[in-house]
Amino acid sequence: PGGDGPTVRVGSKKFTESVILGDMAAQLMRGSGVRVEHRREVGGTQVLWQALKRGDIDVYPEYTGTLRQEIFAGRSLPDDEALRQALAAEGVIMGTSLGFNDTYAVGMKEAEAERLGIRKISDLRQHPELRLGFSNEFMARADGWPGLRTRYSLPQTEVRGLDHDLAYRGLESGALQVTDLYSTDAEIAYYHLRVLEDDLRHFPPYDAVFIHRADLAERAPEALAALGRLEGRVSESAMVALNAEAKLERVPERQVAAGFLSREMGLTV
Ligand code: PBE
Repeated sequence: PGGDGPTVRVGSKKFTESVILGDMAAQLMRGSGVRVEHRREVGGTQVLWQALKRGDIDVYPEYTGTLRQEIFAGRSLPDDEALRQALAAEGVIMGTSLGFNDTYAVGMKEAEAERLGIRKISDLRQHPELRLGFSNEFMARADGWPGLRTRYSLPQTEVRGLDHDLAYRGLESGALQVTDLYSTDAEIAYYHLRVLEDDLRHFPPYDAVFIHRADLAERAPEALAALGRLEGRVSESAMVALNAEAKLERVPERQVAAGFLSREMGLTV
């Protein structure tokens, strides 16, 4: 790519799946001939959203439920069209939808859940003594602990915030008994966790989508077209497998993304 063309800046949040998706986007767009930078693991949802609005980045992977519950918390956005309009008012477009849902969920070690007879989130009401630990962003979000506690009238008082990756070790060591999961985490199967049924339907769908600045359509239309090739191409099981490669087999995200693009789309990067 020449020195005078546009540079597209991709951002990703500070967790594995977001980085893999950011790498996929960066590699695909690079294939269209534009220069691409990937600002990896920039921070949490609010940090990425602000960076996008400021123009520090042009595009990043987000989730529909996160847009509704966190970015536009408190606003009534009954359907997809209403969400698109709210985004457009901020100069942001909801573009390529990847094809999987990565919902927050609540989980415990399978054996312990069995021993205590806990199958659904409302069963937690009978166990006020349980030690809860949630990822830092979950502790602060309306769809996270504050909303979950209210929705289910949960009585636990021993609740702490921690890094999401540490939560799995916390469950292993027994320091924690209940944590939030991301449904595409490879650790759910690896650590034999039980995903509790969300029997009061607290969590909305969190469909993975790339959101980009509206001006990207004029600046780098070919890059956007390249990104569009991912539309509907990543299933939930495929995403779990990619997360497993990165987290359990410790393959660098770049390589995980490149492997996917070559296997699924015949693309060499
Ligand atoms: N999620 C679940 C969160 C993290 C895990 C994908 C909806 C988010 O990034 O908004």
